[in-house]
Amino acid sequence: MAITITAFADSPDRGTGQARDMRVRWALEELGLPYAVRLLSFAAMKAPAHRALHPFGQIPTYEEDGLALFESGAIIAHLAGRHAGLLPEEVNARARALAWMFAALNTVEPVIVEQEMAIIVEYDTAWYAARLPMLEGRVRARLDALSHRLGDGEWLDGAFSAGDLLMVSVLRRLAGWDVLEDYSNLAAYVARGEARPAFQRAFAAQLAVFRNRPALSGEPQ
Ligand code: GTB
Repeated sequence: MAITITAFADSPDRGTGQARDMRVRWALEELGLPYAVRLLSFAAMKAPAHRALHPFGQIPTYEEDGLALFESGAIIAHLAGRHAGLLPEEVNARARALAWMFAALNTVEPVIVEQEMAIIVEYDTAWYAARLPMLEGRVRARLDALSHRLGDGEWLDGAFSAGDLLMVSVLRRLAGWDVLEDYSNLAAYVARGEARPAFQRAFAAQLAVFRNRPALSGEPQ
């Protein structure tokens, strides 16, 4: 089975593994599946050839023999359903792991992204100062609840699963925000995820893309 995913040729995250190909790479590494990466410029992402794979002109996409997918969550659900290692065998435990996958993508990531977007695009608006504490409060409300549920557990529900892979990926978006340090069990949870050999291999692979890209003019080396 030949697998190809897509990623940014020049990720704005500068190799910190914040773009969503990172979570797909991590899942592939956890499952021991070899994969190729097709790197795309922003123009190529919006071109018809890529839109045939991804209707919104984004990364990541996933191709294997006879199947093309978009949406990182759907790609990981497909991989975890097809290969042993990222979802429990027992039916109820599998359903709970899926619930954590959805929780990461539907309940935790949106509030983080909303705050990120406000910081990037609304910082010079009249309403920014009033809106930011509200957005921060919404992030903290999710972290409070997640921290409470995780307690002193290693992972969210038994063994490491695709739910943890996605939740750690989502919480990593908070790196540098000084918020995770208020939740020592969540900070340790993210560190446990990042310490996994599969994470390390995936991180190194996406960092190599950034390191190997042509330098931009005037960029410090
Ligand atoms: N729901 C989709 C999924 O999970 O696959 C979302 C896909 C998505 O947002 N893709 C982004 C993209 O292609 C890259 S990951 N953007 C280009 C576009 O829409 O034109 C989002 C992302 C980008 C950059 C950083 N960063 O620099 O830190 C972090 C996250």
